[in-house]
Amino acid sequence: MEIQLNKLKEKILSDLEKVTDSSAWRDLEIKYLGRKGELTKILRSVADLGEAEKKNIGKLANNIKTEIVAKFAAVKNIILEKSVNQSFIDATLPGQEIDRGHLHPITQVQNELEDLFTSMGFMVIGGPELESDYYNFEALNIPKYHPARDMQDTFYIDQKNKAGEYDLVMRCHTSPVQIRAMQKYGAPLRCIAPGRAFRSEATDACHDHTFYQLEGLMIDKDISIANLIAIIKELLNGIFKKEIEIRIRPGYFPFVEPGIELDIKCTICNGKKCPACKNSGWLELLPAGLVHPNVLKAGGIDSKKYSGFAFGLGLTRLAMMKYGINDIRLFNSGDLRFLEQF
Ligand code: FA5
Repeated sequence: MEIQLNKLKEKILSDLEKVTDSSAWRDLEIKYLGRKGELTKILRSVADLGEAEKKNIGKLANNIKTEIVAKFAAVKNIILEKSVNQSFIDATLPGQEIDRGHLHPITQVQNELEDLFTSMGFMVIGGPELESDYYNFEALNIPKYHPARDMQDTFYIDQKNKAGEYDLVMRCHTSPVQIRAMQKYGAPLRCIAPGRAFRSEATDACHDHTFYQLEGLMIDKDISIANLIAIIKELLNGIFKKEIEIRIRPGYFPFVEPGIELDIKCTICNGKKCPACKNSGWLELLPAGLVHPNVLKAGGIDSKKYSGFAFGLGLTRLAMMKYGINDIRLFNSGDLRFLEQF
């Protein structure tokens, strides 16, 4: 048994020399010192020896066990020290960057415009996206069955009122806010109403089914087209920070008289014609005009005392031109590769 004990001791010590991590160390501990471990078994069998042998072998066995246990402890310390050194944290290293979100490019342009207009004394207001037929059309001088309703492909809500008519629509423009503002605040009045509009469009590079407009309305005594053009120039200079070529042509909208269309030279192709400007070199950006007397009346304002201008800026298209984006559908795509560029 003496030989057996010494052989086992040599084997354990040589195995321990090779141990480099705590899981291998733990395996060895179980193998030799565990309840059914090899050394434990031999130590247990000492009890079966004769008295004389028990004394000598017992002493030797205990010495070997003490030596082995100490060696196990020493090896464990070395392993622990090594792992502490490996997991050292260098507090002087730069931290890990945390991804932060940012405002959508349309919101950024909207915020810029809100700042610009509030600096000129305009209020910023909102209105419902689900509108009544009255505010979306009738109060804007577009009676039922009037052909001007065909100018936009409107989403009607599949729900009839008590008279059996479909009278709810997803607003096809921000113009209904004109009436709501006049009814609420009266004259004189200066306000803008940014927000979404919806149309059942066949989408292309410059048309989407959901897009942003920014309605502008100014009502006071002796307001003329000259006031309108001055404000629009201010707006374009503020957004583009450079002179932008514009053209003004007559435009028909039942809620203004006279009506104009203001186009800007396409900033994507610089007027050379591309899909973003429907190959015309110009982009229809801002229809406007002097508020029709019937509209003032619907808003509760005396058209003999007051006049006003209104415009309906295509906010999404303005963002396209500002950032040089050649397809409007990218804005609502949710594609982070696009959005992260702003
Ligand atoms: C209107 O919506 C009128 N309510 C504007 C108005 C207001 C006129 C006040 C007079 C007085 P229009 O349908 O042209 O007009 O749209 C206005 C602008 O919205 C367009 O010039 C264009 O820039 C933008 N727009 C229109 N349809 C779309 C679309 N499908 N996708 C993206 N932008 C659009």
